[in-house]
Amino acid sequence: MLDVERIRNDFPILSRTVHGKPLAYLDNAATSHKPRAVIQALSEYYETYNSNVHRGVHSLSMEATDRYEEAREKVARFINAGAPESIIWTRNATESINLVARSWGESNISEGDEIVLTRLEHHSNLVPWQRVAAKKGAVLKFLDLTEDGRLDLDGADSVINTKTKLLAVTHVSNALGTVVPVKELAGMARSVGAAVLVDGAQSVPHQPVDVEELDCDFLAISGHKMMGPTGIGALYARRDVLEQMEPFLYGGEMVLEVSYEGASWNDLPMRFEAGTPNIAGAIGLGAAVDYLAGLGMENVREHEKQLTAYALDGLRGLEEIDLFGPWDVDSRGGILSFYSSDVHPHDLGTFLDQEGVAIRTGHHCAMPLMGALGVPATARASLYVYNTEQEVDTLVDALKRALRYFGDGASAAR
Ligand code: 7TS
Repeated sequence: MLDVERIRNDFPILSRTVHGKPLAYLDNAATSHKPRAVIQALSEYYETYNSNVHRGVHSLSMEATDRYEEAREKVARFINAGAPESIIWTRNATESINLVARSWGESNISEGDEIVLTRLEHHSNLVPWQRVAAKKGAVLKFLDLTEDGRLDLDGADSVINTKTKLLAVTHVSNALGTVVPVKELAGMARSVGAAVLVDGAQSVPHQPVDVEELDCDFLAISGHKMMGPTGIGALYARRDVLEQMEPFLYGGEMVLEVSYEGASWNDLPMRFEAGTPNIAGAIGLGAAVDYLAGLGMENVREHEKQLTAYALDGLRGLEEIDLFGPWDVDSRGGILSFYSSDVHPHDLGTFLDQEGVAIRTGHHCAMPLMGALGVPATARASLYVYNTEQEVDTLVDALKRALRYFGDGASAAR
């Protein structure tokens, strides 16, 4: 078992107050907090070896290059990617998916081809494919959900068929918490010769993820949701697939030889990393990976499962709310999305903020899903390894008061 109090001590921000109350930060699906080790890795870079990478023969540049490439190796090991050349640094998960859409998608998807997504997708794994489909005359198909927000696997083997060129699915839904059976779906995609992209923005920070086991061609990773800095993400791509892909951005560092007439491309992974990268961000993400690996991702998942079960119990007691997503904690991550017709989610969020509780309200960049659920927006609490039962109690208590307050026509229930 993890010692959560000890973990909390590693995160300076967790000891602050909000409106005079202890912070209960339950907005981890939006972004996570950073342990001291990550913050120190950033300041150490800037204070002691700040330099550009892959350019200089001077000591600082070589030191920066070593640390930057070590971080790539750490990310590769973390997801069992094999060669570090399979890891491309990006700004975030969104850019990772756009890289695949523009580079792989536009040269491999043709008229009449089908791209299969789920109805859960974040806009980041929907809009890029809408653009590819519009440009290439391809068709988007969607895997449906059951009543309780699981993937409906019954119809899946007809949606994924010989016309399918790509299966692009989220691993864990940021809006409902649903864990998508990616491995099973990837098996169906493989059997019809389709490529597989997994949006790992909400899974890689919270559970063991192994690209070999998932059998995916691409995995999009978001650094800031896994204790890393903002502005850094990664794309895993199978090496042989990456070798065949056209660069996404052109300029310095991604080239081998340049004349006034033309250019040839650098080796992997630099071919996909034009311009000066987010060096500090990559090194900071390396430190975050060390931190998570030190906790053990099985332990992180186990803690979150227990806490999710505890939160489900607490929220189940509130009759005024509809709670979305699967009830069993093996089928969901630590994301709790709910709606009450008595109060707009934004008002709920503002009320909770006054109590020191940070949640997200809105459509969670999954507008079509909100439409399918028949709600304008939801309130969403999202947990991480440093959250406690006490914070869940604070959420549930504050929620009870909020529901009474708004339900009673805004009388003085506080
Ligand atoms: N995919 C999923 C499943 C996500 O949850 C998000 C961000 C992204 C992609 C995009 O990640 P980014 O690295 O480009 O930021 N989700 C959220 C959220 O739920 N609230 O704020 C951001």
